[in-house]
Amino acid sequence: METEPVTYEVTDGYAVITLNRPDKLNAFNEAMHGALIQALERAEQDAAVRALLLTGSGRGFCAGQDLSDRSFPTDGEAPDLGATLERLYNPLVRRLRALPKPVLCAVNGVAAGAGANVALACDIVLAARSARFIQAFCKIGLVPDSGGTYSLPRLVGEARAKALALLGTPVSAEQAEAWGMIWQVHDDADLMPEAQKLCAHLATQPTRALGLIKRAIQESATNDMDAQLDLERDLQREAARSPDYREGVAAFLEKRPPRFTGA
Ligand code: LHQ
Repeated sequence: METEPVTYEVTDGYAVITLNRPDKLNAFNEAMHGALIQALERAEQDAAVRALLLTGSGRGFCAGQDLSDRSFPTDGEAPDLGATLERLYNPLVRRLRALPKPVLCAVNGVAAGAGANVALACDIVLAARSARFIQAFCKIGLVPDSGGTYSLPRLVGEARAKALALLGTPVSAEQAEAWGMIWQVHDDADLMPEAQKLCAHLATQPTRALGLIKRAIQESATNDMDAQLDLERDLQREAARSPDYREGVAAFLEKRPPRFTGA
């Protein structure tokens, strides 16, 4: 029986989405792309899901494009990889960024090529101490994609971004944390418990506000200060209309923990 390329499970108010092609270090083929987009849509639409946890099964997180996929031609006529990006990878990264709920990525092992950049497109990235991030594209004559040329220089600066992309040098999880490329590194055995703890916490928080916070921070990358002040004004207006804002203030004044519903 064919195994599911992505598994989906809801627990404690958050969805766990697991890339599940461990024999290929969870490299992307068409089926995995389709299943991942479907899982993200499902999590976005389900009001009971208030955070997402993306991870990989087996010893790797994701080795990027499956270089042995038959639908990804390597001989004969030059393949149109621009079309592949337009159809599969770009919608994936856009959806992760636009999702109005926090997306945590638990990088359980190597993250290479598009796999590294999909991880970096998530909102909070944790990594196992044994994980590595590799901009592998230059090793096969390609350009970093899946948002890597956008996120890397913003996360680690132009000097490191260029060296990583031009050399394809692996970055250890510890180095990634020290550079601010990811949020935290954990011992391998602690990665999933820590990720689950954070997601369970996020799932009790004011989801609507968290979605707006995510949007504000993302838009700051291309806004000037004036535009960002305007955006904060608009998003704050929206946040203040939410029942969770009312609940947050009431709980503070009543000196009790808030009971946010995500609305
Ligand atoms: C793989 C893969 C893989 C198939 C490991 N494919 N089998 C491209 C084109 C189009 C449009 C969009 O964007 C892209 C984006 C990209 O992602 S391009 C970059 C593609 N990825 C790579 O170039 C990475 C290739 N993989 C590696 O360099 C290594 O496997 C890494 C460094 C990830 C891990 O090394 P090891 O830990 O030594 O593992 P391994 O190499 O032994 O791999 C384990 C198995 O996984 C092995 O299969 P086997 O049958 O021999 O056990 C690999 O062939 C398979 N695998 N990556 N991308």
